[in-house]
Amino acid sequence: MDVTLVGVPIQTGAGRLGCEMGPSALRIAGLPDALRDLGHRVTDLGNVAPRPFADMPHPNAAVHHLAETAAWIETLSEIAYRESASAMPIFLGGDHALSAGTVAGMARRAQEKGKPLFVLWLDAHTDFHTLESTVSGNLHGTPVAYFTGRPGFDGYYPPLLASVDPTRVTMIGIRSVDPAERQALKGSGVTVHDMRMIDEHGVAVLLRDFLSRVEAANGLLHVSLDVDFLDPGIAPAVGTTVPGGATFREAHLVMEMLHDSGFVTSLDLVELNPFLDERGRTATLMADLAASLMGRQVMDRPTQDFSGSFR
Ligand code: B3U
Ligand code: MN
Ligand code: MN
Repeated sequence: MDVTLVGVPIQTGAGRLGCEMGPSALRIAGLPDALRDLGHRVTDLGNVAPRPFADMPHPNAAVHHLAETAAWIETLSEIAYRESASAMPIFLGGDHALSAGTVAGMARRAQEKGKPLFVLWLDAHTDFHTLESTVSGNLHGTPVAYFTGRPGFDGYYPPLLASVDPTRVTMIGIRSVDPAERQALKGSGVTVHDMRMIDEHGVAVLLRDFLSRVEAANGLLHVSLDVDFLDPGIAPAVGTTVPGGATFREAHLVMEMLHDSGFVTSLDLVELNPFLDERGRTATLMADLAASLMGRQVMDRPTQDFSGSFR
């Protein structure tokens, strides 16, 4: 497969500094060579930069770095759209605000292909705030609201050329939701699988159900992997650790099933803060998970279908 790596050293969406080192850490952890070893043709665009920006105040005084984040989003939307014409883009973050751009660009690509875009959001958080509702003002808490077309971004983030139907967004790993997000998610159509759902049903059942919907619709699939999807015990390098996250085995299983499906057309690896890491272990784990998604496996096995359902 043709793969394009895009380094996205954005950290303006997070509450603490360090995510700008994420792309370097993922490269140092060996991601490009791991993908080449799997037989992929890898082009690394290096680290990209946002278009120029000017100050942009917002009535919600908590919101910070709005102009710079919006500039990143616009630039990344263009890059995702352009690169996905000929390859599978993998975005090396950078904080999660970047996904407002990458998913918007993929939505445009899907629209042009006449196919629906599905999004798998692997995260402790739902990132469903608008610019008005965010309390922290950290814009990495807003991308899903933006790319599903919730109002409140007009005149701030770039106009959405194509949005993602909320019924095609599935979140897994959720265990921290603010009141305004919870309210907005009710009746939104977004599927939210919290950690309790993983505990009760197992992650494979939840994922199989989602993948069968992607298959039925012949859709494109964007995967957005936030480091804090993982339990902080195995992935400490993130500014917003939340206890009780996905285990090593659950996370690899998700990646392996995604690979087997053959549906994934773009990927974000986000929120890695190498300043908070322990001897590179989180960067290494994120690179290994990406390799699992791209085909690394222990044994050959017959391809599976998605006939199982938890309903
Ligand atoms: N919902 C909270 C916490 C948060 C969201 N995303 C991250 N943290 N990484 C907020 O700040 O919006
Ligand atoms: Mn996130
Ligand atoms: Mn998160």
